[in-house]
Amino acid sequence: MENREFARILAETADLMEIAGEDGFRIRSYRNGASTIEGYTESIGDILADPARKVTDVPGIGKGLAAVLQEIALRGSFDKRDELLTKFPPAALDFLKIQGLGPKGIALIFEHFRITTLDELEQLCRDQKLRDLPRMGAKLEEKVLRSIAHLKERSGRFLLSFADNVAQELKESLAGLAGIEAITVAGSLRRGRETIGDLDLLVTGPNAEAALDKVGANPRVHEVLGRGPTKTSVKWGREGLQVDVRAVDHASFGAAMQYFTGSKEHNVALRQRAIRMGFKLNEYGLFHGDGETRAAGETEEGIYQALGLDWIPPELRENQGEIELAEAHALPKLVEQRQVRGDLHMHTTATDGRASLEEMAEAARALGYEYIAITDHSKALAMTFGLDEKRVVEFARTVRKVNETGDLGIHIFSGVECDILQDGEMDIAWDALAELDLVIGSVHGHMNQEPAVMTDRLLRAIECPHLTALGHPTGRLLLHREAFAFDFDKVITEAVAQGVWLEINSSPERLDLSATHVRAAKAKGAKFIVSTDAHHPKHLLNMQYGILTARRGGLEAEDIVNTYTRECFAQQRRGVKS
Ligand code: DGT
Ligand code: CA
Ligand code: CA
Ligand code: ZN
Repeated sequence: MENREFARILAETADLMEIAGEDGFRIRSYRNGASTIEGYTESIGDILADPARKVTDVPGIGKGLAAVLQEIALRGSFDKRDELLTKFPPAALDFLKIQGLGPKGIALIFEHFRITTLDELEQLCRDQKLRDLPRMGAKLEEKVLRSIAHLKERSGRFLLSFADNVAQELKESLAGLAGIEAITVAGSLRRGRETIGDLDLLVTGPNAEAALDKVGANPRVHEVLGRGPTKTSVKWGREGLQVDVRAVDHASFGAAMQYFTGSKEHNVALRQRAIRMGFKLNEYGLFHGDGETRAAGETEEGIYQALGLDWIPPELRENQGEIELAEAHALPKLVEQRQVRGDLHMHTTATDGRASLEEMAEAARALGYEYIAITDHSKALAMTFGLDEKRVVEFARTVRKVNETGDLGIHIFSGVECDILQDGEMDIAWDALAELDLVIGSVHGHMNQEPAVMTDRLLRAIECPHLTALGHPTGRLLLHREAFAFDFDKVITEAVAQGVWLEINSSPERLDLSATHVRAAKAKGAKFIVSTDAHHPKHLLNMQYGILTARRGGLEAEDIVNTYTRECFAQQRRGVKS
């Protein structure tokens, strides 16, 4: 079990206790435990499983919590949680995911209405009954309705990184099998979507069917949902990600890749084009009008070519104009990960990171980067031991010295991830920010402001002449928290006018900006940084997900400043550029 999962179960139990009106001490201990575990670099599951180790050695985990964790590892829940779940309807856990209610609001609703499901809560809002309760009103009803719609839409989806890891594990498990020519990912994962409904894999080769059996027999497979002559569907792990594996003939492999990569909308448009040109297109191939003679099918390129199109990168296959561009040979030359020369957002042990500046630098150097920026938190995030002005200035000085010696073999830019306070003021005084090479401004608190207030807050932040980039500009957490509302056009227009860059935060639970926002911002002339927000050296590898998002947004290397050489990058920064 992943640390995040342990943390989720603890935090959720704390919320249930709050709904039940229980006392604060244990609630706090579960919440603190959850945040400790979430940020802990080592796997709690591994420590629990190792008889030579004690989970109480993890700072912040006492005996009580240790017993709870042991129980969770064993059966995915624990006594206290079970007890609470008998008190409340199972949907209480879904209620907790609704924006704007919180445990107190839910307790109030349970007190006054006999409802047990999300549908019933939805009906309450439609009937305008929530507003009868204290401190609830029409606005909240609307917010809850929006949130329920969102929840229904995302339920049963998984993070891109999770599906990607499962795909890698499956591919490795099949690697030794004889008579397999290729195992490829298709579907939304190949298109790099931020969340994945199910995982689609294609296998080809004379022995492809054996791969279907091998997947079914994988110990991580929870259940085989169905097995046909050329397809198997399984549920992976306790998380229950569905995996569809299809065995495909060599001659149809390209056609199957094309079809099962999707998107559905792209396929529909492509098939219509094929029909107009006198072809038939399906997952077996591109056929001439008689339906028998194959015009293409072995490779994807062949299919697109026969249809008079350049090959379209999967990330663009959403029927958003890519077919027209492919016809005109005008597709963007999408950025590639190897073009990235540095990572500009990461944390160290100076605040809530898990590795030192030297360790982060070494990991980045090993990835072949030319430069990185260290951007620890600012003092508003007191729990992370955020930097104040004095520490900012000292840090800038330290970095200058480190660079002079050249000992690290990589250039360090001194930076900060400075909180954008409630009113748009920067958390660090301007004269201290002026000492740094790079200032990422991020919103971390008071995210529930009215859209107009949030818009003004961001505009005010942009007025600070030392702000280099807006970090995770919409604050969304995938499958967890929606983007906060603000006038996107207005803020982006101003950012572009002032030369403030926009971040594509690559951490898998953010991917913020989203591809849609990236596309809109590029149209306005925005420049981007794609960065990982790493709190540990291993997080530097998340760059791949940010790059996928950038590609889905149609970005070329030119649009992303951390593909520039160090000199070029340094000159392009706001305030430096003449
Ligand atoms: P997901 O799984 O919800 O994240 O999204 P996809 O795109 O992976 O969707 P999925 O797994 O249902 O289907 C995989 C691909 O198969 C999809 O992208 C396009 C193709 N496909 C599925 N159903 C249809 C269909 O009814 N018509 C066409 N043209 N293609 C389809
Ligand atoms: Ca899929
Ligand atoms: Ca599927
Ligand atoms: Zn950060």
